[in-house]
Amino acid sequence: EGVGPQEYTLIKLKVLKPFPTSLKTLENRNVFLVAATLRPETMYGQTNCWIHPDMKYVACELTNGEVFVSTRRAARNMSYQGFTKEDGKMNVLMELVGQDIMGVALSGPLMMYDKIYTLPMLNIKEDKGTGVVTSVPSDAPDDFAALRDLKKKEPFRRKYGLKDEMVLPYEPVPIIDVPEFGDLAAVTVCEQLKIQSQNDREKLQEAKEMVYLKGFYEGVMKIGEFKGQKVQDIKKNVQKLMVEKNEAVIYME
Ligand code: A2H
Repeated sequence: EGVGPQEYTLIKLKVLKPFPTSLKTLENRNVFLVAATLRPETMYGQTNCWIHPDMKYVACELTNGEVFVSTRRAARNMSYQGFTKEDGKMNVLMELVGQDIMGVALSGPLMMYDKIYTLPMLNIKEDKGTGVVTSVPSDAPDDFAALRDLKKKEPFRRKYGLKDEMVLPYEPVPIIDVPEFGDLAAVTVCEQLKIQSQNDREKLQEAKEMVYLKGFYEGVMKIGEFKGQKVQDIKKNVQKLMVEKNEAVIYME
């Protein structure tokens, strides 16, 4: 990290009707929460989308009329990457706080669920990606720990105004086989290290170190159009597949 630009795939998660009160004036538009990921091939395993309840977001209009929701910082970066009519100029339609768009129904590319919901994650960083993170609990320990917290703790769901059906039906999806860790690598490692919650930061760091490199270099897809192929060989192909269908865009920072 810190050496040169980082390329992210922005996954376009479409806001489904009925829109929440905060987004009502945009109900006739195509509105997307755009999630920044380094692992586009894991999108088969999405179970929800993370946003930070207290962070500020903006809804910006692009040249093609679509509306993207992200942090202002990311929107500004996008405005220098050909997303907007005029270079460096954003058309901010609306300012939002994460909680305004909590529990919003979304649909997105490749995922096994018909719809997923925005849920709260408190470890989202303001200065990375778009501030919107797609959740793949099968392969990302942070995602598994945060989803399990919400499932275990009813008061936690209530605090953010979430209905049970937005959280409880969603289970990690086996999408990648990783030697020694099996097809739910993040779950296996969180259990091995006895991680209790998303606040177990040190253990989660260790879990991520165990899972990410091995998942990427040794993982084999067990689902989708690249079933049976190695993750590292098909990552770019999955990105291309989504970009060509206008389901994802490439973003640098
Ligand atoms: B990855 P890097 Cl399955 N705050 O996507 C915290 N985390 C963020 C973020 C933010 N503002 N923006 C993106 N991320 C997450 C999937 C995934 C990711 C899997 C496995 C590994 C993995 C599902 N979540 O990342 O600091 C996103 O999670 C491995 C690092 O730029 C994004 O990719 O290296 C990754 O962190 C970007 O982290």
